[in-house]
Amino acid sequence: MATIVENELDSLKNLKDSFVRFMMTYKFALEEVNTKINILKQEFQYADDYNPIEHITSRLKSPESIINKAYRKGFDLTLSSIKENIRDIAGVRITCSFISDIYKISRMLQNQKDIKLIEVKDYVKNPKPNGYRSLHLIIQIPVFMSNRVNDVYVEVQIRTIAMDFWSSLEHKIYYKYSGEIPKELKEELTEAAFSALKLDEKMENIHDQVNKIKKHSQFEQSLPFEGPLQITEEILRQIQQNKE
Ligand code: 0O2
Repeated sequence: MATIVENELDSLKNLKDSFVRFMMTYKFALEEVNTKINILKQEFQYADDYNPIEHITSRLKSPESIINKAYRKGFDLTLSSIKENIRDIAGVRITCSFISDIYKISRMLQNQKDIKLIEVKDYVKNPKPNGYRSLHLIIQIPVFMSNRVNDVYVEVQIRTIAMDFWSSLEHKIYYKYSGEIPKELKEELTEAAFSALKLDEKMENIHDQVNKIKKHSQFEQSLPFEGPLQITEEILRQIQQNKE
């Protein structure tokens, strides 16, 4: 009898160890991705004098939500099945100011040699029916352990501040009503999603105009000579036209 209990305890202890090791690889993957994004952030600031990354958060899915999701989706409750099928155990969320920044950051990440892009869900171009917008990337990165290399899935969500504001509120409301949001509230949320979209479009437009003005004034400042010898943009254009 004592040996049966001891065996059971041993196997529970082994299972716990495997699960802790399993979760650790996701923690390391998160640390790697966070470091990559922080490097990008600092480099953007240094090279472009403009940093599109406003904010980064990351989270590990709790063991309970992992099991619930695997159960809900009908996957085997084994570590290998969970590893292959639940691809958002490690999640990173990047917020930025403008829609164009979303794609800029996404390209930067995809250009990194050790990042393998597995899947893209573009809810910015194709919003969900409730108005949810965000770019989701499932990436895979190698995590170097003492005796092996693990390729780990990480979900990266990239969205604007307006999209983030909306989805945080929607998420809270969704949980408060356990997924059964009252009709009027649902309609208001859809309206708010539309307002967030309009705000994003307006901000993008202003951003474009400011960029054009900035480029123009940088160009003018780069023109040589002052006073009577000054080469104006108009003179350069005339020279260019004559050349063509
Ligand atoms: P948490 O707490 O953020 O981790 P699933 O929707 O999970 O069954 P899949 O394919 O993983 O299946 O979903 P998808 O579309 O990639 O979305 C996963 C995550 O995106 C969610 O994670 C949310 O973070 C976010 N998301 C997706 N749709 C919505 C939405 O309508 N509203 C809000 N606020 N967030 C959304 P989790 O695990 O649900 O939550």
